[in-house]
Formats: sequence, C-alpha cells, structure tokens
Amino acid sequence: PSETGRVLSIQSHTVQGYVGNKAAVFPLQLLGYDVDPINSVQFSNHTGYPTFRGQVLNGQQLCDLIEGLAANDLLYYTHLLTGYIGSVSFLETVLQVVDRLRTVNPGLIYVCDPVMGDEGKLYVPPDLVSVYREKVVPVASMLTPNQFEVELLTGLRITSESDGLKACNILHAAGPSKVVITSLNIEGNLLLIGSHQKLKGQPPHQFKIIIPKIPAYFTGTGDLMTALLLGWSNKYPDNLEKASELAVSSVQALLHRTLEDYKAVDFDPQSSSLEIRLIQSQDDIRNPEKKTGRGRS
Ligand code: ATP
Ligand code: PLP
Ligand code: PXL
Repeated sequence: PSETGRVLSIQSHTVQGYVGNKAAVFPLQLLGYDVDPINSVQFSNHTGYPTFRGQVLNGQQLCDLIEGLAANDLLYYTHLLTGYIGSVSFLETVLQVVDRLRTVNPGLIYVCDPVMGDEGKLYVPPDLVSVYREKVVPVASMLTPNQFEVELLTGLRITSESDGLKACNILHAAGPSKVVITSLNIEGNLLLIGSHQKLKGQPPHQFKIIIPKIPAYFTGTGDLMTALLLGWSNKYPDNLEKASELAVSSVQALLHRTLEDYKAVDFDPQSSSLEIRLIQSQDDIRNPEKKTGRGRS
C-alpha cells in the first residue's frame, strides 16, 4: 500500500451519534490519515430523531475558514471529502474550495458523496440536483452515489446491474474516474457496483459486490462507506475492487455488531434508525479482512 494523506472533510457534526464527520473522521484517522474536519452544521443529533437543534454554517463562513488556512499556508491537502450539503450557496462555495485546493495541489483528489436522497425521496432542495450534475460531477475524482442519486445524475432508471454499469459509463464521461454505486436494491439484496476508468476514453474496469441485506435501517452508513472508500482506494489506487471489498467488509462487521447490541437491549431494529457502533468496531476498521476470528485462540 502507498502512503496516506491529508484530508479536508466538509460534513455535518452531531453532538450525539455518528453521521457526517462523526462517522468519517475517526475511521480515516484509524487508517492513518490526518483529517481536518469543517463542520457544515452542528446539530444536537441527526435529523432522523423526533427533533433536533443547532447551527448551520453558511457559504461565507466556509470561505472565512478557508481564508484563515490560506493566510497561514495551510491549504495543502491530498483529498477533499464532502457529504450531505443542504443549500445551493454552500455547494457553490465548496466548488470554489475545490478550485482553491487544486491551485495549491493540482493532484488533489475530490471524493464526493452526492447526497440528495434515497428510495425515490429527495431530502435536499430540488435546485441542488442540477448543481451536482452540471458543476460538481465534472470536478469530482471519485463519486459514491446511491441508486436514487445515480438516477438523478444520469437521468437513467436503474433497475438492474447492467443499468448501473451503463450509468457509471455516463458518469465517467462527465468527470470522475472512479464511481461506486454504494447500494442498488435488487431482488431483496444490496448490490454495490464499482467502476474505474484508468484512461480517459477507455473502457472502465467494472465489478459488483453482493451484500446480504440486513433487515434494519441505519443512519450514517453512507458517510462511513464513502470515508472508507477514500481511505482504501488511496492505499490501493489501481484496485478499486479490493478497496471496495475492504470497505464493505468493515461496514458489514459494524452493522452486525450494531444489530446485536440493539437486540441485547430489546430494541426493535425495524421500527427506528439505529446509531452505528463505530468506536466498538475499530478493529474491524483497521483490519477488515479478518471477517471471522472474533473467537480466536
Ligand atoms: P448516500 O445516501 O450517502 O449516498 P447510501 O444511501 O448508499 O449512501 P446506505 O444505504 O447507508 O448509503 O449504504 C451504504 C453502505 O452501507 C452499503 O454499501 C452497505 O454496505 C451498507 N448498508 C447500509 N444499510 C444496510 C443494510 N440494511 N444491510 C446491509 N448493508 C447495509
Ligand atoms: N435524511 C436526511 C434529512 C439527511 O440529511 C440524510 C443525510 O444524508 C439522511 C436522511 C440519510 O443519509 P444516508 O442515506 O447517507 O444514511
Ligand atoms: O448522512 C447522514 C446525515 C448527515 N448529516 C445530518 C443528518 C444525517 C442523517 O440523518 O441528519 C445532519
């Protein structure tokens, strides 16, 4: 594996629980990365709870933090990571940050999770969609949409593996050399589809991973998944398939632990979204290949 890097991660912060930066920073640190978080919001808890309180950073305030870093020559990053973004003005400012970071490091890798919605439902303002499609996708190095997000970005209806692969080709033509569709719901299973176009204009290397669906709804897994994909694909830059397998392996171990812990306290996993057991899963994040072995000698 090659060296690690320095990641600027612009995502949500929650006081309690693990979504956004709370789901991404710790795993990346475990994999050896320096991570500088910018908290795009600070909420008491994620928005899936009955209520939440807190503050939202605006585009001007993001600019201000970047100016502060620039004034001290602190804008050298190997990676930029973004997740849920709630407004067009904030997303436009993120685009300026991409440009700014690339003037300092032209090789900057921008890993973008184009969070817009899930299962046919949009949870961002509708005018964000065209900004992602027209301005963000073209500058992203790696994109990690879910099924609904790929549909929004490509205009294709995705109901099969081959639809997914076709969508990846469209996205490659628009910009990113690496695309991972983190979940396609097909016949009761989850399918991850990955695609790496090593040379512009050439056919990409494509693969799939079948993930047995766990009957529960988790929050923060998409954020964790994208962070791990950044972490592992940087260590194995020519092997997106291996990187994806490692990321999936960690996430599955964590989800099984999460479910077991909730069952132990008699909680109905299908009735409400579960907080992931991130800290308890640190060994599964550091050493994802050891799938069994929890009962080792
Ligand atoms: P985003 O909205 O952030 O782009 P997403 O909607 O794909 O991403 P999730 O649906 O949380 O995010 O899935 C991310 C990963 O988490 C999947 O690739 C899968 O490995 C795992 N995962 C999430 N939910 C389940 C589940 N119920 N059963 C098994 N794996 C799951
Ligand atoms: N609902 C809202 C309002 C959100 O902001 C998010 C954030 O991404 C989600 C749900 C769930 O996100 P994910 O699919 O990444 O777990
Ligand atoms: O990606 C999940 C996420 C991120 N940020 C905030 C959230 C959630 C999920 O509910 O509420 C603020």
